[in-house]
Amino acid sequence: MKPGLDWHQPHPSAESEQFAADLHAALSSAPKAISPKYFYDEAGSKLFEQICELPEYYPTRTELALLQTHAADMVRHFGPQVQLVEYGAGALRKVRLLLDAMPRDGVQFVPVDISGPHLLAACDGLAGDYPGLAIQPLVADFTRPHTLPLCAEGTRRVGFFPGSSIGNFTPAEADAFLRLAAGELAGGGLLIGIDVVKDHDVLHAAYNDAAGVTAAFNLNVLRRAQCELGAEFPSDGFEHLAFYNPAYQRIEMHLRATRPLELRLGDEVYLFNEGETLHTEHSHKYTVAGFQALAQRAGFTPGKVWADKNGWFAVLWLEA
Ligand code: AVJ
Repeated sequence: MKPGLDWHQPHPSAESEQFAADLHAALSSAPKAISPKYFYDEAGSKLFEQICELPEYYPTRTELALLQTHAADMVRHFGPQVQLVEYGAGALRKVRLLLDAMPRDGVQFVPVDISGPHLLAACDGLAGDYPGLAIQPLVADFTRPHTLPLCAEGTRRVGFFPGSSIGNFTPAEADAFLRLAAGELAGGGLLIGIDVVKDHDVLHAAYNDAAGVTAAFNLNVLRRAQCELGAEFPSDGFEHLAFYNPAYQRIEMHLRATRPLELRLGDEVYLFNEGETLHTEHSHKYTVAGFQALAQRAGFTPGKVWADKNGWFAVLWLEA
């Protein structure tokens, strides 16, 4: 029995079962690697919100400023009648800046998210602030085939994928997603935020903040395994590791074993050598031209680009 954790009631939801299955697979593979989606339980989502406020973490505030400054110019590309599809809707904070620049009766908003309760709560909040706005949430994994609500005659479908979330995909996964999006957005377009390749020290600092919030966010996936799945390992057995890997143009996050150790999950025991890691995330960076080429291969025609004066973050319009 782990002291302090014995009062945790196990809650074997479908999501926990998936987490357990994926964690077993992650720990059995070589090298060990798990999807970053498991960062985002309630505690992890709160930590991510704190990351967005960190002085070192420039992407969120840079993209928000671009949306604030250029929303009117961005929505000009959408057309008068729009079905606006947000992929991975989250808190629905950024889309408000677009909605504020659009005629309320010209838009049907379709936020797509895998987490139903979270999505519906966010939609309630949005509906309160935007009375009269047509909102049609879709609970789905947008990387898999899904069916969007029908688009009326004369209405263009426009995708919105902010936050550089696409950076979590490998280039092959990004290609697959962009092809799917180009298909369902045909005749409309995609407005997407990407984090741009830059000075390595700036990138490094953004994922190694002085306050240690990113470390806590990374370690949260194992804390979650402890609380939710009863995983056992030494509490000081893992440390945060984040670095820029120029060969792949990406930040990699890992949890590194501080010494040889055992991690017990269910009936299995997994061994870590000292320094061995569980790879938890990659965050790909692109040049604007590189991303446009990727999008073009997937079926889009690159259009206008909005970037901050440092060129650290870019929002791209892609015609579908
Ligand atoms: C949500 C994937 C865009 O890659 O910068 C922040 C997640 N990870 N700090 C990113 C994240 C560590 C973030 N994305």
